[in-house]
Amino acid sequence: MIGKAKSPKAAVLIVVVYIVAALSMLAFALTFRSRIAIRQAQLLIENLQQEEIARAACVQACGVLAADDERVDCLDEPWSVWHELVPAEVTDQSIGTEDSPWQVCWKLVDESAKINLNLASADLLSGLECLDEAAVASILDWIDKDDVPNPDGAEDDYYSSLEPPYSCKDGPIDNIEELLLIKGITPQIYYGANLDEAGNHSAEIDTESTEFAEADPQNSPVGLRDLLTVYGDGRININTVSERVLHAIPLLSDAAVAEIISRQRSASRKFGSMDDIQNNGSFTLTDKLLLMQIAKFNSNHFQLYVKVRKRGNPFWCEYVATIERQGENTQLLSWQRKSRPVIKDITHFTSSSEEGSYSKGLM
Ligand SMILES: [Ca+2]
Ligand SMILES: [Ca+2]
Repeated sequence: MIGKAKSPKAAVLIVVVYIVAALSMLAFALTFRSRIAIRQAQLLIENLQQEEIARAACVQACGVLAADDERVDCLDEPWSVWHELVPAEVTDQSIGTEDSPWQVCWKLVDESAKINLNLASADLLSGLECLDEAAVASILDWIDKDDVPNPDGAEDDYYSSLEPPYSCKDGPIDNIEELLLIKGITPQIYYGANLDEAGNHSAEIDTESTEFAEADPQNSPVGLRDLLTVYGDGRININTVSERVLHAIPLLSDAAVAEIISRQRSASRKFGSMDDIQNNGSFTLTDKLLLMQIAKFNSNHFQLYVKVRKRGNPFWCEYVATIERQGENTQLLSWQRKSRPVIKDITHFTSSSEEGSYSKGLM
């Protein structure tokens, strides 16, 4: 009887416990979803801030280019080194100052240090060690107007058989990334990168780097994107050209390559005119004739690399732009955010993350 008297109370107690537990779980779920929503909004705002900061760095880079002596462009000029801070006067924010939560750096790379893909001969392309004859034949087929494939090349018949199918360009390449559509051009060849097992190009941006200089594009693995360009008049700036590109030039002697690289590293021996080629005792007659056909000493096109991150965050967000310079005038030809937008990686967010911290892979 005593047990029967207590049963209703026990039942009520159990119901109350269930209700309290259910309400607690509901409250926890709502709290967690609210935190996710708040963090999503924060990341969206940070994305917008990063874009604005990177644009401000671009403005500063254009200013440096406009102030540069355009008669000669070489690797020890201000545009060619990393600039870590964007002065506060560039924007109305304290970007890049000690008080700013943001860290910004940028540098420019000379596009005329590369081979113009649309104007290069088959011999010049074949000189690049990362391209075999079949890849060169396919590149030429991609650009030429006809539909007749070169030996080992590829035209519409090949591309229309792919899944999904697409057409051969049969015209000049507008964006260097088009190379990835061409038969035989693998991501490894294009990026020169250490790809992970999933095929992601990890060298796109060195997210593990804590110092921006470690991710210098000139020290990164070299791929076709570092050797070829779609900009310029086809001449190569020998004050900035890399050894890899020089070795691709048919008949250019090793001594000439060594001389050009040596003068790039000398503060007072830059090439400034054709006389510097003609009067150079290290060049053979063939070297001189070759260089007078393809060499120049300055550039009108530059690739801009901008890296932005919040202080304390180990992951950089990278932007790449192409800038054309004509005298004191500069024009932005392209602008691209290279790393994955933060907002798409919200799945990496965990409820245990502290405010302001980032999970690996967020940027
Ligand atoms: Ca210059
Ligand atoms: Ca064709």
